[in-house]
Amino acid sequence: MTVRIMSKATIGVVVTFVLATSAHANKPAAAKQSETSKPSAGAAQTNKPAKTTKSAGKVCELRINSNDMMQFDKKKLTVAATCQRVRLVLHHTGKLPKAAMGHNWVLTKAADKTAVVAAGVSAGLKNGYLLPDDKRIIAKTTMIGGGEKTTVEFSLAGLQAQESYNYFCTFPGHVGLMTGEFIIIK
Ligand SMILES: [Cu+2]
Repeated sequence: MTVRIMSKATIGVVVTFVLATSAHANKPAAAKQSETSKPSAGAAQTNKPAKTTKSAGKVCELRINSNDMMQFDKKKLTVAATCQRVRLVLHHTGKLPKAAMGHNWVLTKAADKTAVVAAGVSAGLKNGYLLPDDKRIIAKTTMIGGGEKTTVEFSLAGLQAQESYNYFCTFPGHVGLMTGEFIIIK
């Protein structure tokens, strides 16, 4: 028991160390990890151990579950301002299909939530209940059904710790229950 706890802690330290040093050392392992999460754009750039690449930033991972009861399992998601990018994993732990109990995870300023949801309802299921190219959307996942998982990765650049952000599901009728606060901690 003690041994397992210790080894977990050790892994945590190693991961932190790799994250902290990857910007300087540009280790192949770290570079590979960040490449798999996004489509490779410009092969020429990835060959260079450049200090200015967009891939060097610290990625912080968040996980949230949703279910057949029209609920997220968290009312609050918190990230440190030192995270340059956020990878959010949404899991639908229910069984109902997307057309009946679809869920997505959408991030906007709190003030934009109502308008984004209304525009999404008009856009319909074929658009994942989101207005395509809605500039108010900071990040969004695809709409998923029971048993599915989806991931979105986005930059925290331009977001402010003092601003109020909300995440929510835009499936019609879900926003009342399926919403929470997204908090950036300085
Ligand atoms: Cu939903």
